[in-house]
Amino acid sequence: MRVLYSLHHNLHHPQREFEASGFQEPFEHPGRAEIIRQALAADERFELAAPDEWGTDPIAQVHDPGLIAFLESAWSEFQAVHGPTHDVVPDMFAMAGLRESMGPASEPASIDARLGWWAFETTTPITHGTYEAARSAVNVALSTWATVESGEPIAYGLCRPPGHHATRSLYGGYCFFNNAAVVAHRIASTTGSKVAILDVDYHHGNGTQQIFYERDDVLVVSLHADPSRAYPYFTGHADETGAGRGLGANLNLPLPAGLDDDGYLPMLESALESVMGFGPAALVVSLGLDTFGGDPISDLALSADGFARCGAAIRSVGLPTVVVQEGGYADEQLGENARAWLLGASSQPWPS
Ligand code: OKP
Ligand code: ZN
Repeated sequence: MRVLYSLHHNLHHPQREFEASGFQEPFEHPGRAEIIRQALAADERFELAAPDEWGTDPIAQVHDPGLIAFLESAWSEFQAVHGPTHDVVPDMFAMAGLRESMGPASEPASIDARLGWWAFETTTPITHGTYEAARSAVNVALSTWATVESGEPIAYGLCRPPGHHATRSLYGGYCFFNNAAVVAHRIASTTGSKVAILDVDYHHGNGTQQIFYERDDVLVVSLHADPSRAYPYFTGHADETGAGRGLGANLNLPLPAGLDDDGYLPMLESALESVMGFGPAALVVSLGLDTFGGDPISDLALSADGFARCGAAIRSVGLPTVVVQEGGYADEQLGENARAWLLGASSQPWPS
């Protein structure tokens, strides 16, 4: 299987995350992608390749151009006012209630205010090279589709930073640009065919859901921890089914804590039935490996063997498939979990 990978992800390297009222070592760190790269590079069944440069146009088709412009200069602008700092994080958010009954606001001028205009939470610092890293992750996703478009049944984009929490106009949840959404839109708009996104990250892909919520050409199906107990809390409930033309083209399958391989697989099969019922020409998988039993920030209980079975289930539907990496924080097992999932998805034996 071809694996798209860019060294530039290393340029996004936050020092700390402000979460649960305290500072902590980042769970989302450069080592994650390096661990996966090493595990795949050591197996001759994977072939690593660098992405092409796609520019910002494909991003501007799913994101507010203002978000792209902001991320490009935010770190430097912040340095000019407050620097030197390693990480840049908002300290106020443009919550709707601030201006309730006063009409809409517009983007403010100061860097401090703009941070709270474009961000939705505090665990996603901007560092010196964040923009370049986020751009490289989009390039990886788009080059993964180019591989599939040229005839490979499936290919894997080792995207970092991840993308599925980024909405049209907001970054957060370790995500800046929504890699899966950019590539799904690109497939739909260039082929004129329907596309399905299947998000199997532990966390609900709120950004992906938001971007396609009113569209009927891109189905979004997500299996994730019930937001009544898990981040991102405000989206991901089963009654969110799309709106307008998109009504019926969004499916959430919230999961209980502790679910293991045998409990999870039937839910995945059910998600895949919905995917096939939609009649898509291609599938984009948002692959989070944070459903693993040993994940430090999650509470599901999948195993490496379960991941191989999940990959095989996805391959069995036979759609041209673009896999993009999202979460997964159990560093010790991350490489093996990725390898297991991807070997399952390429009908190859695992563990050997
Ligand atoms: C990104 B991805 C909960 C804190 C959650 C952010 C998690 C982002 C996950 N108290 N922190 O979906 O793996
Ligand atoms: Zn996640």
